[in-house]
Amino acid sequence: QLDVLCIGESLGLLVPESPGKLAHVRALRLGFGGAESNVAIGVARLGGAAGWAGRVGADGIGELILREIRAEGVEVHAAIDENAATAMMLKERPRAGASRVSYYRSVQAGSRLAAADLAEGLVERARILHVTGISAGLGEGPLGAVHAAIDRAHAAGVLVSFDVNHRSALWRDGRDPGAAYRELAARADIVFAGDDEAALFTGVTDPEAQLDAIRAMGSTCAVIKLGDRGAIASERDERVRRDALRVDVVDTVGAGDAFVAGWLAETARGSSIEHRIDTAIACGALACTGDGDWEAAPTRSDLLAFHSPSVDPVQ
Ligand code: KDG
Repeated sequence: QLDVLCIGESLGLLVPESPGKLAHVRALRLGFGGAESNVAIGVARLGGAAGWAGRVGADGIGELILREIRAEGVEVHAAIDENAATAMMLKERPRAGASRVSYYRSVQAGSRLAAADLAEGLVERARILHVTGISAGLGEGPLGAVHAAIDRAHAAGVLVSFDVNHRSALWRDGRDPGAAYRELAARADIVFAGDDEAALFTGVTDPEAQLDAIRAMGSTCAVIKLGDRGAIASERDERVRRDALRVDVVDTVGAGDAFVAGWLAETARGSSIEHRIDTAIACGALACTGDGDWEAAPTRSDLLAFHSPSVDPVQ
């Protein structure tokens, strides 16, 4: 049994060692990212049984990604594509504190994800299936694979979680992200969105109204992530709101994924909405305290140490 199965593209990540114009950068650090694998890693760190399924090329970047995700204790189900390379992203740091990402992923392996890549019995073995709008942005193929996984989840009574994760760079061909997000939200039990993302597919800007609009599409639980303003959530007749926790921010990338991991890990344990939002908020905050897309996602001991700094979690 898996608590959470995440499906989506993971990709190699190149980051300059120091700020400066990319044209003059001499050294790049190689890592990897991917919103869905970030969530799987986050769940595993919290002690949940997590799985990730996706497609990589038959190359060194693919090997690196699979090795690292496995090393985090996540069950990996990867299709290896002999005819396409693993996708990449390149981070630019023109000056300290500023960053920009370029993707090399339009014709790469992850964009060729197909329903047939998801082994029989895999989705059915999960408590929660987690997908994101990035797969919709990648094209009709990956979006179709995600919908096929949702069909299987519905048939098997598996909860469906959807995080919008809008990436504007993936929607430059005239397709309508709002329509794709509305369709996915209508098929999910739990929907996560930033307030800017929720505006895109609900048409309203007030976070409280966004919760109502998303719930009206069909989900039982809606969560609006408000970044450094915290989060609000609604489930059945309950509504909760939390402020963000104050931390020394190093890098905010991956904070939303850590938040989702916290929420889903608690959902799998049957925790109350209060407990789910508290864990999610703490995970999001801790993910900002270190560099990297997933590296700073907390373990249970990290959470304990964060809440009671005088207690050494190792003893
Ligand atoms: O959510 C963090 C992601 O931005 C990152 O890990 C890479 O999946 C990614 C994307 O599309 O930006």
